[in-house]
Amino acid sequence: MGILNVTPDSFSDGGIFLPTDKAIAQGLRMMEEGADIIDIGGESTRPGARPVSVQEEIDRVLPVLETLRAQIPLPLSIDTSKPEVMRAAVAAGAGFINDVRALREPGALEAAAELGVPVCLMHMQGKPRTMQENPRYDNVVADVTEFLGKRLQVAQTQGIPAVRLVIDPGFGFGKTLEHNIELLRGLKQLRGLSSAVLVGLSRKSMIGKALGLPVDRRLYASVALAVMAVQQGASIVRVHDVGPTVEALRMWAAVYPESRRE
Ligand code: 9MG
Repeated sequence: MGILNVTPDSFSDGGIFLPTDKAIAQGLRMMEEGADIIDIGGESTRPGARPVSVQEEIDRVLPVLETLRAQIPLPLSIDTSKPEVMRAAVAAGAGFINDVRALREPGALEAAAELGVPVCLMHMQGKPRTMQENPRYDNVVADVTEFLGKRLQVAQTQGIPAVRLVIDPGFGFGKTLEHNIELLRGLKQLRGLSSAVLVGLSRKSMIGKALGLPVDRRLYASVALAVMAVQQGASIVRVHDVGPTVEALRMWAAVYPESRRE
């Protein structure tokens, strides 16, 4: 899953793809580099990012979605928690909803159920503005697994079939470096919930904390983490650097062909 942030303030590429023509070019590039899905987002979730209105978010993502829909055959994902944005994006051709709030915003569950597209439910402790202020867990793997299990149940009760649900432990969303490492080591436990697992580790601050690297020097560690996550059972990796990640994962699949997933 290639990341296409149409925002002025995302943590690693804020502003770069805000002009629609730049976003389209990046979408095409990610397809050429081997992305299977492109995830388009119009509101940053980094701590301290400015919240945007429904209209502003729609105005950012819709032109990109519509143009890419006409130009590329890949599924397009909308990265949003707002039901109005979900509806507008799916009407414009999005075929996947990526919700970092796991359909907890008012109206989001109902919208996702009506829209009939696959949905990613992500774990986050707290809210983006403050989530990194002293996050705490009894047992991070067990707590995240329990949360995702409950959200899967709620979504299914609302009428979203299990086959349309994907889960994500939410690396960096209300987690310390130690929590993120424990989660990656314990990722296989999430497979017990019987849903496909998506992970986002690309360029995240856990790399900065572990290796002391600024955001523009986190490529190699991001690729390494993507491979580790797939080895641990992830089916979808959300990344900025599609080409290098695809190459590394193709090599992994050549070594472990029996583990290859659809
Ligand atoms: C939007 N976004 C930022 N980080 C993410 C992550 O780790 N997972 C998902 N699903 N979305 C994310």
